[in-house]
Amino acid sequence: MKLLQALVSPMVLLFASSCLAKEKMNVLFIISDDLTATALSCYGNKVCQTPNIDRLASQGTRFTKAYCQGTYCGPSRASFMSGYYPHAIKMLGYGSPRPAIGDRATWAQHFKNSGYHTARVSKIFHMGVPIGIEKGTDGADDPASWTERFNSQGPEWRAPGDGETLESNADGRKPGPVGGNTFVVVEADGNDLVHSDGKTATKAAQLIAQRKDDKKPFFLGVGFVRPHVPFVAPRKDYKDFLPYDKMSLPEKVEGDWGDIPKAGINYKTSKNMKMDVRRQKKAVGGYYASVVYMDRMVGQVLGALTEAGLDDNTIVIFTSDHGYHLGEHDFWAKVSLHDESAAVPLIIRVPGKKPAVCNSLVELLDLYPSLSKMCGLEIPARIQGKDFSPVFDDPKHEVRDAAFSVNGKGYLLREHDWAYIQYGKNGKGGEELFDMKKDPKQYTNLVEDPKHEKVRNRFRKQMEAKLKAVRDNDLGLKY
Ligand SMILES: [Ca+2]
Repeated sequence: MKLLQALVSPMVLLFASSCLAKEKMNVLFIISDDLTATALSCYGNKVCQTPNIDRLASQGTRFTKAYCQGTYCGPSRASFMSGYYPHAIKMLGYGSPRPAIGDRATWAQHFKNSGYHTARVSKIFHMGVPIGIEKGTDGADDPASWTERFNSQGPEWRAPGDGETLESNADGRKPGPVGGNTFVVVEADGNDLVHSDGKTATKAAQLIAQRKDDKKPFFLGVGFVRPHVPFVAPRKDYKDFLPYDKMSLPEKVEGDWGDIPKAGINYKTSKNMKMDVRRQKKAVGGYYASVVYMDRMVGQVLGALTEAGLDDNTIVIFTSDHGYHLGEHDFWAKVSLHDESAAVPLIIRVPGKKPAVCNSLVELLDLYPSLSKMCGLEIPARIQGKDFSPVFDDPKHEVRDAAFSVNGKGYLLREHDWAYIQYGKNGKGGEELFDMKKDPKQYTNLVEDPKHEKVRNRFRKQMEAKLKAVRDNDLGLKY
């Protein structure tokens, strides 16, 4: 009897532990770069069609009020990967959160420490686009977060094809595309694999196939660099947007900048980029073509997951690091604290949960605790996000009263009905207040309106309290 017990117990244990390992959900985290939700057809765009992301949205939960914590790449990525607000870790630049967090685990590292195989393909932590992608280097990546990692080198603006520089090129003296963080469109020759995102999709699909029979669950981060500039995509992805003069631009309102504080005028505008209407329309068409290409690559990765039979035990997340202006207020690109750049697309498909639309305010910072909870991992008490996992059983569940975002010049508090922005210390650089129900496109700044004094004063107090809470959380972080 004793001999039998001695034999059976280890077998039972072995069986139990392998079952346990298999019970953990895999995580497939797909992040696009500089993608505004409004460019996706599942978020209402009628011109730019994104069938693959739409399909994921129809199977999962689509969040309509998700916000990034930093409105440009570096701070946003350092924030959701570390679990801290950008200025809590003093990361308003383009570095790694590692010096601030010391040996504390990042989101991916927490999964690695909990027995997951963690892999990164391309840009998850910050990487310079296009320069870092041209070189195929690691950027501000965090090696401790990953079991294995892969970069996807690409030609970017040097891709063969028909290219034009739209920005600061009014006299047309730049005959072709130029490098750097510049508005450039290239209708590229060749197939998907010419570019970084094509290589990323192929590598991600390979990794999924490799993980299929592994006992360990996986956390796979897949970073696409489009639609970040340069707008480069295979020629076929431009077909719905040609000729470019059929593209429509957001309404231009006379005197629109009159009530925006100087600090709120975005770093890229139609004026300082010297883009006339022809160039503006081409910028929108080029951006959309990049989105269409990225969507096809998302489809390849999701197809590989289905083919490997892993749909039933993999949570899939699709998002972007921040939003993007496509001519609203004559602003372009990111950084502003208006909804165009602070809001992000967020779609999460959880096996066994019903498709839904969730209107609760959520932050990208909430990914770390929420996914930890859903995968049965402990939520580190020190991190600053909130667990939003209850929304998958009850999409009406409200996670937060307000979302919070920063851009290095100012701070945003976004409630369901109001957006309040404060620039400089105690708002010395100006403030903005918008009634988001009546004025969703944020044309009328109400901060000086006596009728809204009460709301403004409430927000001033709330902002002071939020800033204090974010910094005084006894984080013990190294500054
Ligand atoms: Ca970005």
